Amino acid sequence: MYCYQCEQTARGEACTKIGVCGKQPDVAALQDLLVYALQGLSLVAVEARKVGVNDEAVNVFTAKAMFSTLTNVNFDATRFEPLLRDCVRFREVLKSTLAAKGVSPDWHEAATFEPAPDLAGLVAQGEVHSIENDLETDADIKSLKQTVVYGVKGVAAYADHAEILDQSDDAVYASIQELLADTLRLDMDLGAWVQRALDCGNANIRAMELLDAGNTGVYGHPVPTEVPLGARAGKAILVSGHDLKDLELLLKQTEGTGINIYTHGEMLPCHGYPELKKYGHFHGHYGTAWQNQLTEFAEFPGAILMTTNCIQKPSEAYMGHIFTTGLVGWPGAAHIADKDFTPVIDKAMDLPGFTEDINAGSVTVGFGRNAVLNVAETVVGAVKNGAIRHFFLVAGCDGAKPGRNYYTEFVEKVPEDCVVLTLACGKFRFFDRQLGDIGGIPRLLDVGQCNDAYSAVKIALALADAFDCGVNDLPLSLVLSWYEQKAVAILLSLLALGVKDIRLGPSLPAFISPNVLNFLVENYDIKPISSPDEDLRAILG
Ligand code: FSO
Ligand code: SF4
Repeated sequence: MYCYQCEQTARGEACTKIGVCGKQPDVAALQDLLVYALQGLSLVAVEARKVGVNDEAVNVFTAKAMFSTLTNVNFDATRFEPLLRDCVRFREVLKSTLAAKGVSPDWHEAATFEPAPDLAGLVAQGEVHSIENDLETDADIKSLKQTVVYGVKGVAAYADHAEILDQSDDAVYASIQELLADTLRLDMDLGAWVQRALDCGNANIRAMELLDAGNTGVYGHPVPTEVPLGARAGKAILVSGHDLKDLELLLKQTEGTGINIYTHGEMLPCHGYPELKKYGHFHGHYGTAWQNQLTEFAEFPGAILMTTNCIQKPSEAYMGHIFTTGLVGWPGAAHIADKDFTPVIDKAMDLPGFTEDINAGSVTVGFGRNAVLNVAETVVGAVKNGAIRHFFLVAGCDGAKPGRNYYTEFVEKVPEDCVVLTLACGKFRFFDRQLGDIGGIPRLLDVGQCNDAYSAVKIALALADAFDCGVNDLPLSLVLSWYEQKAVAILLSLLALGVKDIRLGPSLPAFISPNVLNFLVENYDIKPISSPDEDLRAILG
């Protein structure tokens, strides 16, 4: 195997024996084969679009299948076999439709290969399509090509989340397919690949916009909401991942059972949505970010439901209590495909639950674009009269590396006349800090999940509008942490928007070649994080 798609890749280079995330070589090979098969399907879909053939089922499938290869989503080899067979079936149906219209080009091998009849054969086929065997010889083009593949995984994740809430735009699917089809080409120069990376960023902005419309359209705009961090005596279910609809279904199915529902990790911001917070048994938040699940899940006295990434290898202590749904999977963990969560509810009933009320304080969530922009005048006034000196968007993913303490320290050291906006699971490094307020404006504003990055972009654009300047001229600095491929897509979106001077950590992507990095530094002034003191000095002077 050879995988370097996420931040925790082995030695900062690549996972070659087993994934640091727990991904086994067979799953890595199946994921490589699925990406290859999706490149082939996309090639056919692009040709089909040219003659007016466009299959919604193919589009939705492409996004789901790409999403399932994202870090920490699906570790179950058996789940990849049907995806591979469906992919080839879709491809062949599209090809027949095209042939009937007289379109039968000399297809690339990605659009013609026959999948092996069994899982072992598929694994062997996947090994051939490892990144190491890529025919591209130019290191910088290979770097940008992989950046596009990973960016597309992020776009696919957002498109899938949006589609679940009935929001889709054919332009996003068309971009996903064009970009994937292009990754098979060997005739594009560096400039063309830079453009593809920016195209991917633009497609991601639209996908995030759709997801924002889905989340706020179905569940209302988040409102500032105090979320207890303790517990209420009684049976309990913990929901992790990012999927709001799964949470809603579970809340409906547990109504009247006496079970209390708790969020974990990236589900915390769900407490701010009016159509979710209305449930009396949607109690509070338990634990911190994904990489702490081994300890936190083992201590949770109820059932656990993983709706999306980031799942880790469940320990013996809770293997029998954890359930997966949607695209997420772990071999041996019970999977609920039909959204009937009865087994989760039954398990919660069997487990002790919390035996007493626990008071552990609270945090406030719900500062999405609507809530922040409702007080835009006050915010702008506070900047103009000098009460607010600077905004920091300290956002992105969390992870296990000690270098991520930078973000905790950074936020603790931000001067008192500055405001911190945050989103995604990286916030658990500081989410419970009491930073007070500036004239009623909280100094720590939780914008939401990584899936709500669009909300932060809208806030920045609205502020730029109010100050009649560009985003790069705002008193705003972006201090980002990345981990997986949704973060890659968001980064490409920021570059596509022309945002400069981003600080990125805890380490730079292994798939970025030195020349591509130089290009980013020269054109976007992107820089690695250094130390909180040094970076704050450089930003604030
Ligand atoms: Fe975190 Fe995981 Fe939301 Fe990522 S839970 S790391 S960017 O997959 O999705 O922020
Ligand atoms: Fe390694 Fe990350 Fe790939 Fe897992 S997803 S195998 S940790 S690079």
